[in-house]
Amino acid sequence: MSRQNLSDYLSSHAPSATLAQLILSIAEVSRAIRDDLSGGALNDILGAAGAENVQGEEQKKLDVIANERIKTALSALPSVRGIASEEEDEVVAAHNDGEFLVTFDPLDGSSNIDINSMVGTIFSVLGSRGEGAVSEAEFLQPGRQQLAAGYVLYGPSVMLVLTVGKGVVMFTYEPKSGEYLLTEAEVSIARECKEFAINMSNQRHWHPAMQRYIGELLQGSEGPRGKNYNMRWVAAMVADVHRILCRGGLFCYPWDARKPEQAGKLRLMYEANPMGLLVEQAGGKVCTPDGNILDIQPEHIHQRVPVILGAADEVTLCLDYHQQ
Ligand code: AFP
Repeated sequence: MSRQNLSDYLSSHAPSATLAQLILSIAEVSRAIRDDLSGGALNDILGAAGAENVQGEEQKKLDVIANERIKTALSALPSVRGIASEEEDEVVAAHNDGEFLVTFDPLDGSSNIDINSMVGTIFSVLGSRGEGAVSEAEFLQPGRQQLAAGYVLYGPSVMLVLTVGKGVVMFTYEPKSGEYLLTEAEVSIARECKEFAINMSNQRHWHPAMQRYIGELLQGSEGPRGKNYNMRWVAAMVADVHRILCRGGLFCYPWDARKPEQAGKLRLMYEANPMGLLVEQAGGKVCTPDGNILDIQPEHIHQRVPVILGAADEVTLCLDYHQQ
């Protein structure tokens, strides 16, 4: 069976040739990151890089390598005006007359690298409105204004999952040809679910409403929900959301009382927004307890948010607990 490759898909679905080129460039660089990952310890890419990023988190060697690879590839494109990365303190200028701003998490779930488990590259593309050198203010657009969003999942197979604003598609990397081939043309998340993903070890630190909601899920068929739920946690948002796009479910990373001043753990501009657009385009919902994530007006590029996303009915119910 012949399958459409990423380039052909983009020439008929991307709103512009420059956006198609940008996504192809991310696909190209993901091949190199895949090669870095597949050698593991043989490539000397495991362990810490010996520095912290702007959020005070330890950088893994491959966080740094992947960041450099993506930064170099995107900065070479004349259409890119600027980039913002989890691993860069400030926005990075590219071409003053470029039309796109790209935010990315070069290697989401990087604590999984050392245990040979799933990680991914998440990206989001915004339009540029500025003149002269790029500024952080230009990046501060609500997620709904994203022109494209997606991720590359480095798992048993490598997959590129994408929205260019209408529906969600999945491509699988074929090592023999070096191509990404279309393997799912219409990703859709069922409204109801029986599976949830949350770091349960933090339960006692959540808002009481979240504790009650998850507590009632855990009571299963004997509790108010009247059905049993399964739980999964990969500790890489990219992999947990991929599972939800494949077989449904709910994903939450709530606010935590240990750092009350911090809204959540996950980053709005290169985690929650791109994943949120994918989930919404697949028929799911994406919120904080206060409303739709894609409507948040960002205040800075490394902003954090609490995240509730996935099966539409389950997300709505979770919000109901917070509003009671
Ligand atoms: P790392 O990239 O530092 O491993 O963090 C991954 C992440 O931001 C997100 O991808 C996961 O959902 C979440 O953190 C996992 O957090 P826990 O450490 O609480 O499991």
